[in-house]
Amino acid sequence: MATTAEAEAMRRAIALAARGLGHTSPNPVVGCVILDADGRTVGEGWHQRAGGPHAEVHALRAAGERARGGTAVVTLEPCNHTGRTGPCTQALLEAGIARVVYAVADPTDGAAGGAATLAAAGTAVESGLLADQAAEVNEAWLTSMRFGRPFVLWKYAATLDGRSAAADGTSRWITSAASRADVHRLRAQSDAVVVGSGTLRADDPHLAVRGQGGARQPLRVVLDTKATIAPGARVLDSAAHTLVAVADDAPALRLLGAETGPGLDIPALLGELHARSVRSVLLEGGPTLAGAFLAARAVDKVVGYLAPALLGAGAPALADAGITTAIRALHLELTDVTRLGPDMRITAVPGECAPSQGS
Ligand code: AOF
Ligand code: ZN
Repeated sequence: MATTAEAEAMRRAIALAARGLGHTSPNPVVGCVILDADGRTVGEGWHQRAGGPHAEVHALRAAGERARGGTAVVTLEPCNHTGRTGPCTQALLEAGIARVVYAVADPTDGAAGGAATLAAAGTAVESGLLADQAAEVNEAWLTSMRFGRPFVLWKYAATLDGRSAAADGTSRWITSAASRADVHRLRAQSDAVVVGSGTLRADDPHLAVRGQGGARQPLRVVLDTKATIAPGARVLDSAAHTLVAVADDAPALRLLGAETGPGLDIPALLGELHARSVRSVLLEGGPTLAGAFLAARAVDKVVGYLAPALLGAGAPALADAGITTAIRALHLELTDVTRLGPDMRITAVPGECAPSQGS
């Protein structure tokens, strides 16, 4: 049984892990707290960038000799392998750690087995403490490791009557500055931002991150099957890298007709992005593309920004997702409801039928 101090330390470790969001890909976010034998915190650390020291190593360094006989509380099972850095199991043993409490097992073939190694060396090991919360902060990496495709977050902004544009096509500033700033936070945490050619033509979006200090720019991905992108499109500027996926860029995109959506093989696209080390995708627009991703069961989380405004006409947030009758509605589970300035941000995840690779 984990102690109260260990549960508190795990909450702290999860918050530390979150500091790495947007900086560690293609690696996980991980946080670690070292407690001495009396349950006092003597070291903290988090994984700060891919290829850099693991969370455990940062925390052990901070604790120094005070780690001896203590407990390491880690959000992910300590690694057992020599990759770009040495195995954390060895670092923990050498530091004299007596007990390890971790939240989530490492699902990767190479690095897993840390718990068994520690136990075999006489360390007390406990798993599963606050596993749901720890898995949530690491959802992008865990989804990628389990399914071999990036985690997909579909984000949209709409009026209370579910419209993302007015009848004349205008869509700017439906939601408030607070909501738009929050979208930049999501972008900064994503490896790639994806839009379709309809949104490209209608909005000429820039898709780079603004106003997030130290943020890394996500890869901008434009799905432009017919290669209609204008040379002067803002998405083609030098603020970030841009990938324009056109139909003959096989196998990233193939014209497969109705099978997976309008001219788009979504599993192939996601497989291609995964191969490019993209672990998280922010799906930004528009309604047709979102419908295709949902039809392919390739959406892991939905974040809707709802403005208390009404339009009554204009494009809906979501177009055809292959659902024709109410009983087939895609039901989601609400995980968060937050007020952002005058708006409401709703976060929800699909039920049991997703996520999958959609094929
Ligand atoms: C991290 N940071 O804090 C922990 C990780 O590429 P490497 O050698 O750094 O190894 C990455 C693997 O190590 C990663 O996929 C995961 O399985 C394990 N744990 N990784 O990047 C960390 N604890
Ligand atoms: Zn490690």
